[in-house]
Amino acid sequence: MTQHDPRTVFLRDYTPPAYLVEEVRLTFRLAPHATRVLSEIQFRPNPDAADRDFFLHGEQLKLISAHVDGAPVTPELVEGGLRLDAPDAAFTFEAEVEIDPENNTALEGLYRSNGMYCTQCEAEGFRKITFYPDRPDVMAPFHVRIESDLPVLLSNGNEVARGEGFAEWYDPWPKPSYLFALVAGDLVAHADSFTTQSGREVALNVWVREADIDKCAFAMEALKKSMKWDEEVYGREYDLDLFNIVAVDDFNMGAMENKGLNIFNSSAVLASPETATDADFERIEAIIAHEYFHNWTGNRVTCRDWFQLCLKEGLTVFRDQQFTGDMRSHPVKRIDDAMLLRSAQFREDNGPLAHPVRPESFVEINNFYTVTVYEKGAEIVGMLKRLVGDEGYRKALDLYFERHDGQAVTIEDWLKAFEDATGRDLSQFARWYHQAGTPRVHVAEDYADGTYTLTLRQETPPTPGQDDKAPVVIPVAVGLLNPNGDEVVATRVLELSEAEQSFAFEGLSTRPVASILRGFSAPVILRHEQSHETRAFLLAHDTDPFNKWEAGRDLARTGLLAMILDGAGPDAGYVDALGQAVSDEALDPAFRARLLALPGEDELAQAIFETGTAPDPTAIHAAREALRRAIAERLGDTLSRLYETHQVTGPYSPEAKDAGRRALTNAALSLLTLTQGGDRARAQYRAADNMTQQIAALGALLVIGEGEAELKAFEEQWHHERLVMNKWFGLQVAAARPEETAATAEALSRHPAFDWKNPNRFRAVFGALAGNAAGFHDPSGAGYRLLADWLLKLDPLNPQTTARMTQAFSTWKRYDEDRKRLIRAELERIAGAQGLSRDTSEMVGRMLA
Ligand code: 0A1
Ligand code: ZN
Repeated sequence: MTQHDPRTVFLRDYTPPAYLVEEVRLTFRLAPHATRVLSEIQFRPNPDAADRDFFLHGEQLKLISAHVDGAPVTPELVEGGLRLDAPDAAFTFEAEVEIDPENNTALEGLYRSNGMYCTQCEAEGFRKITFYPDRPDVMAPFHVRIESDLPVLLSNGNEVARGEGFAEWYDPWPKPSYLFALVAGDLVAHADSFTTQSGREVALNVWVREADIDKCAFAMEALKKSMKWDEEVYGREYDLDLFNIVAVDDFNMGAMENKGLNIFNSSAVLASPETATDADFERIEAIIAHEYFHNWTGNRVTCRDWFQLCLKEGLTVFRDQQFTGDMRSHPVKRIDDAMLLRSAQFREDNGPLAHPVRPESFVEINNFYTVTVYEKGAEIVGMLKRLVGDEGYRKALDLYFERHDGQAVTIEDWLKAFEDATGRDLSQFARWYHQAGTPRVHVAEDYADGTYTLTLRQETPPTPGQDDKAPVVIPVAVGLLNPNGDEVVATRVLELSEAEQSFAFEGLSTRPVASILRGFSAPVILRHEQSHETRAFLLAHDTDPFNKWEAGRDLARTGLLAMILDGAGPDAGYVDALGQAVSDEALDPAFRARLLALPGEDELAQAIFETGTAPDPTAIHAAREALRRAIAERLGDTLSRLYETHQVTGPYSPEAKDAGRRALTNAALSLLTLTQGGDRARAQYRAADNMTQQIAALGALLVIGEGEAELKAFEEQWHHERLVMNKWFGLQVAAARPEETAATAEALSRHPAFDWKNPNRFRAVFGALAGNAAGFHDPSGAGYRLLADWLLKLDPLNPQTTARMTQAFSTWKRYDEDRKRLIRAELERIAGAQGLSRDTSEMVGRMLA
């Protein structure tokens, strides 16, 4: 066991709050450096509490005055807040504090972004606004008065009064402080309305700076679709007369679900055909939906404490995935989700940052907004649905909302709703929440006398602090095909709950070909020895689209590993099978685009590491590029034909059908450019009337070391559009050759438009550096050094974004001795920095442990 940081918080230490809040009144007198916040909080003793210790969180607050029931008091100011001898009865606490939004560079609490005031309170930012029991199990209605000369003054709920220099808001729905929000700025609204299923009219606004008013229509449509979808699919209606969305340029995350006032990173809301790609449109639609869906899963039913974060996030991600599937394509969405899970969550689960979906301890909760909590959390919800069926799922959700509306609850409450609604015992299933690590499922097959027997064995490798793992309940969807490609056994969900289990399928006249883990029915790694021929057969014939794609992916991975580890040449058999599949006009172009994407370099590095060899990122990159060239050469005619015949004509539309065609033609373009030069890409660049086509062409050129002129033209065209310029910055680093990647990032960091305090811009360059595996891991160590330098520079200003980006180093133990030594030195340099934030120190501490 490693030594715990003294600041560690444990789930097992949870105690109910000593006092509850009946009502809150806040007044904000906004001023850039000296905003005054007046609070009037009605407390009452919590009958369920074990003590009467009155403690209010508060950080970076200047206390001006405090009163209890109107009488002045002098609270004891302690680390992280204040204490007071409070009455053992209901009372009113008042305080006046002063805060400095202008110097709030951490973007937590009340801060300024381009002259606009905004807040970010999740998880523990409200304590930087005023003294309060800043924990999600304290819920209250909020009255808010904002005093400022700025034209637009917003808070949660409904506006109840407005006059010269002030506005007043009231949110009747009791909420935890993390859902509080305030915005004040010179903004304009793209307005619309929605009529709910019970006939209530809701005013909708997307608030932006005037220059961005032409980029709001798509988000508004996405919002209306989300509202309708939640009514139709979950029976959940919106509950206020107003729903506001605000776009802000400086934001640490994607967006935030504050009650009735969602605040969005501008990159997650603003889109026009000229400035946003198809992928941006899809992401915006999903994030709008995600934040909206939180109104029920997160806000109406919230978390008892931050260990329960997956209660709202896993479920809400699952809901937004369902929504995207319904709006676009379920198979393609499943493939995209599986790719993300494998590239980011499996990576987390396999390294020093592995943690359970519901962690047991943390130092800084902001470090637990992870792919494990979000995406693996969503997978668990998906597995529950698979196990109890669609009807059982709906019944369980109805019961969950009915029972817990207005409450702050736990994963146990969530599972209990499933148990009570469906009669199923979920005690073993609950391990998914407690146990970190990705289960491996090993497959053995036998066929005799007309009976096919599938033997599945599960094991989960140890993770930090959890050496011994128990078997989990794994829904394994299986279908059987006969040698002609006909399905002889339709998809059936096997429940693997023991360490090893066999399943028999009788009455088969020939040995079947098994298609296992269809639809990626569980977040596990399947270990299934299959011949090249079987995989090619499944790529051609599997009736399950996910496994059809998976078969191609397995072939590609096996072929790449042979190239990297054994010096083999590109696998012509794979390339031919791929050529057949992508030529199949019965298949969705978006799906075919996914077939053309090879496993990523980081995924390959992990696969090599698991064979017991230290991966060489340079060699991985070279092999992957060689295979891409081989595909382009061998399938040149096929790819040019796809490129020509799937071009989208007519005006741009971001909807799935056209986006899928562009995904396919651009996948073809990037391959063809490798072997046929840049003419086709240059022509596309010139003709492009939308960002998808423009940036794809530019990317294809940069990869072959061309595109200088286009890069310049792009900058001239877009220098005034921050979001587009983020692409310009990022693409150059992503497309750089390994040995030039660090130098490219370094040069860009000296560009006059490199505003490093803006998280989007910082991530554009340094996120791309970390994402360019061969460049980041270049043996010179220049990538490591550069990233560490900049993280050290950012940490004092913005700990949250810094800590998140240290994850670039998390796989360090995979590599050879030289690289390990170089990375360790950078991690130690960061760990040893004077005044390092709690956020970053926790992350590097875990990586070095
Ligand atoms: N709840 C938001 C994510 C979020 C979390 C933390 C933030 O700041 C520290 C901001 C946003 C979501 O899931 O969308
Ligand atoms: Zn969320």
